[in-house]
Amino acid sequence: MSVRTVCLGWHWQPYQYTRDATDVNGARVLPFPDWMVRLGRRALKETGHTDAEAQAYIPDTALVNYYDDTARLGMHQDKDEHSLAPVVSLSIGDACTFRFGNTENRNKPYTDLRLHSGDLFVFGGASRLAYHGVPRVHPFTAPDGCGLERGRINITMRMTGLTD
Ligand SMILES: O=C(O)CCC(=O)C(=O)O
Repeated sequence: MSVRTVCLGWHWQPYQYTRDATDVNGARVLPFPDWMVRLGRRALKETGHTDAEAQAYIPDTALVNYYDDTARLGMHQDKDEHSLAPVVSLSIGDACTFRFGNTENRNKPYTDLRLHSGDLFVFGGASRLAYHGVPRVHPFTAPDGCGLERGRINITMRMTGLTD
């Protein structure tokens, strides 16, 4: 993994979520913003989920990943959450090749698709625990006005299923 990550709501480190960034500086994680909850719900509605499913969706953490030109993210499952509610992913800046695989292992079958700035990707249901990763960023593909001249930011919002 060669991306740089900050978190909202809960701080993620491999295998656990905590309220404080215990492996960095011990600081309390910033709150999860309401606008992101609204965006997550809207994303579910627009990807075929019912109104009830969208209303029940209360994401409480987001991992904000920054990728420079050479950054990669290996194939992994998002499985440190106690909830299997969908993960909503939002991309900004340079496009990337996003590899979306199967739920058994990191290998084929998988599908490579290009995620562009502004793309929103939801994985839930049977795909919630699919292995996925980013083998490549495509430098200089960020559209003018997207807010990022260079590199890629990806925000994945999730429901941890945790309480304080
Ligand atoms: O950058 C992406 O599109 C995927 C991010 C991801 O897989 C993760 O944060 O777990």
